[in-house]
Amino acid sequence: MKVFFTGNSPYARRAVLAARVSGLAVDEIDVAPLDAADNPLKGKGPGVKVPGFETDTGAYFCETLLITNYLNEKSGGKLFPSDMAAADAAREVEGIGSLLLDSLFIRSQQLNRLSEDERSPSLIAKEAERANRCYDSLEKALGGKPAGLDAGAIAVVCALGYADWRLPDDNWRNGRSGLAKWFEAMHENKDVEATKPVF
Ligand SMILES: N[C@@H](CCC(=O)N[C@@H](CS)C(=O)NCC(=O)O)C(=O)O
Repeated sequence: MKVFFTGNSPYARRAVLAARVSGLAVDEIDVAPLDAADNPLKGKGPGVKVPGFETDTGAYFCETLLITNYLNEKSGGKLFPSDMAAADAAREVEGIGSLLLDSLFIRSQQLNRLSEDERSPSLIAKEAERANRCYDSLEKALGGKPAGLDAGAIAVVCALGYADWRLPDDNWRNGRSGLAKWFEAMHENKDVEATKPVF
């Protein structure tokens, strides 16, 4: 199996961490820059996005959640706790982490890629509110909790790492000391530390 990633992509980071936690033999292939004429992803599917994933049967697909679910299934459930209630709670957290990342990504594209006259202030405001609701929910869900590495924790650590890089003015730690401590403790894991965005 192969997972295709580029340096600071938070989506790809989720797939890479999921592959490592799964314990499966997955080659990690850096395909930056995506817009290179000879980028290997161009021959694999219409998306040319990271993460991408190739199975041992030669199938190729993208979409982070699809990839992490595939790795969970293939590994016999290594990405979720074995207790059903704990696994459901991890999925709840994974959902919030996913939507936080999507929301941050939209806002970052608006603020970091578009000129001022191309931006949508109402979209930016709506996504900022959504992100704040996510930060608050995560403070409740993860504050004071141990820093285990399941699919939910992976989604959150990648989203918050992306916020630090792209939207530092969110100051998501303010008033959320439990989440801040949890995030710091997560970085004691060598894979979390090794894959954090460089900026
Ligand atoms: N919905 C996709 C989003 C993946 C995504 O947007 N990846 C970005 C990098 S962070 C990308 O490949 N962008 C390239 C492009 O838009 O051309 C997922 O969950 O995997």
